[in-house]
Amino acid sequence: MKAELHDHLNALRAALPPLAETLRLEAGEDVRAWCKAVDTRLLTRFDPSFPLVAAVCGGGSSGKSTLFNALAGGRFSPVGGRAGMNRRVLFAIPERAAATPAFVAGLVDASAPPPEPLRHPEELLQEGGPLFVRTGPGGLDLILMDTPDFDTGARGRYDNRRSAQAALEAADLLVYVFTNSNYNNRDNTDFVGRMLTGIGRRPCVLVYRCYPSFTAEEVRDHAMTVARNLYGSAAGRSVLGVFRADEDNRVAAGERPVALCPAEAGAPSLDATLRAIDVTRLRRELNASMLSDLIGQAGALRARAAASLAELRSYAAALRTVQELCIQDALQHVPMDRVVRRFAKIWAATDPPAIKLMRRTGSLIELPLRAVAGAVTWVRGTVAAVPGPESPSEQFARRLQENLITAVTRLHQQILGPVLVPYRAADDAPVPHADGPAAAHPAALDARERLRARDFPALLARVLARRDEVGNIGRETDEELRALADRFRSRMGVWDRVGQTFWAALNVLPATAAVTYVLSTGDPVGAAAVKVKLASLFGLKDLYALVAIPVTRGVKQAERRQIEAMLAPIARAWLAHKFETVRAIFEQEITGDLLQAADRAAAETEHLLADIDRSLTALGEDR
Ligand SMILES: Nc1nc2c(ncn2[C@@H]2O[C@H](COP(=O)(O)OP(=O)(O)OP(=O)(O)O)[C@@H](O)[C@H]2O)c(=O)[nH]1
Ligand SMILES: [Mg+2]
Repeated sequence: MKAELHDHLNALRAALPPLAETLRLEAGEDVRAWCKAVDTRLLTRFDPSFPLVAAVCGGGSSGKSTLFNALAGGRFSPVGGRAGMNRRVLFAIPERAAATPAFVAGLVDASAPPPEPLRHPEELLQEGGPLFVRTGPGGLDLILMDTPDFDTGARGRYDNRRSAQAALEAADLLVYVFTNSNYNNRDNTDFVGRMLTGIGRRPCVLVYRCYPSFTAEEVRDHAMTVARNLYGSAAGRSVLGVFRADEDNRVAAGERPVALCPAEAGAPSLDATLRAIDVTRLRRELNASMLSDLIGQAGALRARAAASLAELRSYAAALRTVQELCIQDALQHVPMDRVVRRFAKIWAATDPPAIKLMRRTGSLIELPLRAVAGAVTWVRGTVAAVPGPESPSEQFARRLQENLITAVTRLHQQILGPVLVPYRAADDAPVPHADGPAAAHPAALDARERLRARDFPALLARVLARRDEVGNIGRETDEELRALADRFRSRMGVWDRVGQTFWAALNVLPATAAVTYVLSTGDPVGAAAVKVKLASLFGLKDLYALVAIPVTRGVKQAERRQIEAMLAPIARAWLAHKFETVRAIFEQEITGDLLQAADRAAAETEHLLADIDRSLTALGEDR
């Protein structure tokens, strides 16, 4: 095999198992068989002097060991009436091959220890790694394998199937021994068929242990059934020979070896059939068909992984979207009084000296301000009429707490549910969203289970304990408000009438303080209130921050629009900043582990897919 081919196969060999594992593709068995084929076949058995490997296989007590002993020329393997006797593999290796340690080691997985010499036949009755015996000159120049059965067992478990399968996957050719009671057993032929055609296509020899009374026609008929079940319609070229081993009590008594004769009169003997095999050609064909199957299977696995990666990405995107919507739910109420009061302070502190002086003397009050002052009086009346001891900041604290509980509960439920459905609690029904619904991805399973295992009340309490970070005006908000004040000022002249109206509004808003803003995606039509439209905040087209302040009286339509236009950036600055605060809290307390797991798996997958693509492209060109 060309060195590059070898390297590319090895690269695939290194990438496929972690790919299946990272994405939890549930392809473990396929990947294992794939790796095994590469390890024991394509990477080691390219030496043309490596003898043919033929495995004797079949159901329990079908006579495998009896045949193996006869072919190998000795009583190596234990035989007996108890089905499932052989628990491990026995190789019979011709002397010349046994002298080459690489050949012996090449019979098993690259990662497994090489077969050890058999000391006593009883060793084969215990589970364990493969053993071998050396066969003298004059015998068949092939490596023969006695294998455990693949059909004994109980309660849905096969006792020996794993070790049988491992052995058969390493063979070039199978000698399938069947009896009258199992020749038409679908489960058995399905299994052997998989071994023969699962990766590459291998030939086989059929041995029918049958009653001497069976006619040649019956034997042929039953053997045809087996062949069809193994290979489908094109069985002819893969079945190298059909032989009958007539039941004989002298064989059972150990008085003579089992005798095989061709099912068709005049056909060559088993010995001649095996000797006639052109090992180099058979192996070349087998390797070519295996390589093509392996590349095909790697490609199919790659496609599955790519589809799964796309799902993983959608899941991660939906998770982020659901989180963002929950953050919006948490921020439904904004302590606009506090924010605007803070802004007013900053504004006043940055007043030019002349304005400051005049503000102190009260000579700055002009018409718009008087009008607003009128509104203040009006509002004071309403506010006073509202019963209850709750101050605006108490009211806000309560609402924030309620909102946080809703948001955290929903986020938690969504993550642990089978499907993420992006929507805001604030909207009545889920709105169709680009990111979702998205099914939970298996790659995130462990992280989800870790979250599930956590105590929810404790988790909620940890988030609520941080609610001041959300409600308070932090340093970053302060800085943003300062920058805003500068920007406003540069836009309006010192004596700008609008500027003064704005100033007046700033002072009025806190006082009127129904004053939590409520975020809403619907335009509150006709509301007699300051209504701030925050287009495209949080990716929402129209988001309104609304506060019920009756500034309508005395304030001209144009001035009101100015106030609204100037308040928008204040609300926006606060919200944008708090959005990040809540996101940080949610990620630290709830979603971080999961998001990281999903992102890590996606990055790892991308990396592996790139490796796989390189190798597959190169292998495709090489062939
Ligand atoms: N009468 C008769 N008995 C046979 C023949 N071949 C095998 N037996 C007997 O059938 C029984 C099972 O034979 P084994 O060779 O141990 O069968 P096996 O397939 O290796 O069985 P496990 O290793 O248990 O799966 C033994 O008692 C053999 O002596 C035969 O041609 N005629
Ligand atoms: Mg046996």
